[in-house]
Amino acid sequence: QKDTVVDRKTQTKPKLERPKLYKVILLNDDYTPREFVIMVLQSVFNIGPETGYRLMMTAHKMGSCVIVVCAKDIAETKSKQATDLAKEAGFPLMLSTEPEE
Ligand code: TYC
Repeated sequence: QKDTVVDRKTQTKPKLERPKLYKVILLNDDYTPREFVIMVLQSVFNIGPETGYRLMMTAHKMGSCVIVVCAKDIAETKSKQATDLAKEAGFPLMLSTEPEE
């Protein structure tokens, strides 16, 4: 059987869809201590104290703040880890995820 020959110019490259990225969002609340928020950002997201302070204060003033943008499963795992750490310590700190535009 003969191979079908397709002219190179008419070949179409299969377009691979890039997996959607997700934002991890830090939500403000009235009870979680500032220092605890910074500690959670440090331990779950490897964010240093200066950046942690800046992100925490942004959520504190604006109501929320994007912490990282990453793959869906990582975003969901990390936001759950952070929320669980707070829950264990008795604080209502919440992090959520949402797809990027
Ligand atoms: N608003 C909290 C307080 O005044 C601190 C805080 C900041 C809590 C950011 C959550 O995502 C947060 N103690």
